[in-house]
Amino acid sequence: MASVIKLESNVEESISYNPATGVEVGRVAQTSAEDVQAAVDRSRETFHKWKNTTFRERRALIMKAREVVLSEMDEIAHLISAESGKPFGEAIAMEIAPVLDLMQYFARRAERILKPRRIGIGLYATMGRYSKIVYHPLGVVGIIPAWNYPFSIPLGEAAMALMAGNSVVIKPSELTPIIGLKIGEVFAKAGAPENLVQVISGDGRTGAALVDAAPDKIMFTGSVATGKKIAAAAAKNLTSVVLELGGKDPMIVFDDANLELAAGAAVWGAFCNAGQSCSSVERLYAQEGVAEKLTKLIVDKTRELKQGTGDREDVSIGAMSSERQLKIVEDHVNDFREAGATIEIGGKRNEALDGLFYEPTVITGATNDMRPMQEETFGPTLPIATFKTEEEAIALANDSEFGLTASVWTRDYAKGKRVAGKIEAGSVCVNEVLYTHGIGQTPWGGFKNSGRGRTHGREGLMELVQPQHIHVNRFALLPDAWWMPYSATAVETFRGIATKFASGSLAKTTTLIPQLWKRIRELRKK
Ligand code: TXE
Repeated sequence: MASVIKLESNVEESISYNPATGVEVGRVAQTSAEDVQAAVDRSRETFHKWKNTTFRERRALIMKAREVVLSEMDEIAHLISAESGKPFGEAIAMEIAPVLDLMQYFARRAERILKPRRIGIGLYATMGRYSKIVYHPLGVVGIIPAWNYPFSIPLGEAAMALMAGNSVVIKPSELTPIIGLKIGEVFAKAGAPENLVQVISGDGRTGAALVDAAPDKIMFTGSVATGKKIAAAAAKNLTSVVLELGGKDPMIVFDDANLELAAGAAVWGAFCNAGQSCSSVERLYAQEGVAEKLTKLIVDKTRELKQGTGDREDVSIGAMSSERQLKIVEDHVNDFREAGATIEIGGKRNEALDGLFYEPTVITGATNDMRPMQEETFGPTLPIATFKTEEEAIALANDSEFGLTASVWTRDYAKGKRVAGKIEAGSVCVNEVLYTHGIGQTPWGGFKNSGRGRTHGREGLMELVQPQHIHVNRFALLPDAWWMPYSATAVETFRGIATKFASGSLAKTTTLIPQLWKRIRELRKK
């Protein structure tokens, strides 16, 4: 929940509320487009100093920021809980712990990942040449996150960008501006140079102003529709973008799976963060022989879950982040009902609570032709469909515009890996679910409409640098055979290069040596 009020003629202030209680969490002024441009300009100035720091200096800053987060862990978790509605224990488990792990990993590893490296250049090496790849930072990285993981996603991306030598401007979601400001405070307390990490505030207009201010990279997390707008706007300045968009992630449970475990995973995968994770289980496909038993286990486990305000330790399911999001869930559940699916448990707002609470909902009889099996729900719903064969399960899972994550449950690991390889998704787990965003070492991103580019892992760090190829000819005594002027001898040599040298075979290339000498002698006479 957030509302915008006019302060003065041209300054707007946004009020952030706790979605579980309606109590105000804080207020922020919307950063104007001019101030966004000024922030990006300041950021670029700071970048020119920061890019010259050593990895040791960058590591010291990130490790100090980690210490600040650790020392304020409970306070930060309560703030995340207050602004997003999630249980504060979940804020520790799903935001603070993973981002602390990611920060230590990149603080220690970035130098090794970005070390200049020699690469093999095949037969060119026989001509005395070698190639080295050096990684340069990009400049200003603009981070535009969503509200569902308002702390860990922008903080993790900022830490990676800084380790790569960039400066950062963060535009938090308008639903979670205060936690966004907290990230700026963490870096300030860690002693970050002025303007190295700046946090600006506001809604989509501020986000659009950040894109227009021509940073050198945009890291975006949010909806497909906004991702497309950002990609289009960024194209004007040729700013490259990483888009982490939504998902409709399938979970496939084969009849040989450990059903007790699969049921627990389905409940957590569908309902943690009130279902507002891009990698939430949004579709469960159960093999026909076990569907009934699995559904019963899931419904029994769902019945045990407590829903309430995020400050209570025994609460598993908190509030949804906004009325708008809750309405999408209501709309999807109604659609399921009308299409003939059965609501096994839940299916309505939690009337016993005042805030934005939707009961965890298990639905059976779902089929892929129902609209909410195709659109992202982003709420605490778990629709269950059935399948007969492995091929059918793969086809059902792939029948989606999205492809972020998926999971396969079976005791037959060969089958698990075989099916995983056929699923069109950026991450596929066998006998695990949802949590791989928490493994900072591995790339994160989607196939199809789930995104472009990667965050996390080596691949994610590579998004934040530009590779430079340095090519050296150590025997710079002779002209190259392909230089000008051309002649009949030249063309004959080029034929030889195409048929022999370009075959990659040293033996074939050796037979070309007389022709090469002929050509080089010709060039030297000119
Ligand atoms: O996202 P938006 P919303 C999905 C989920 C949800 C839907 C809408 O299905 O129902 O997206 O959520 C900023 N230029 N996901 O409205 O609009 C905006 O201020 C630049 C999936 O929250 O995409 C915010 O900071 N920035 C997802 C951020 O973009 C703009 C997580 C996200 O807002 C902008 C959240 C513009 N033109 C929702 N317009 C996931 N991948 O996990 C808005 N913004």
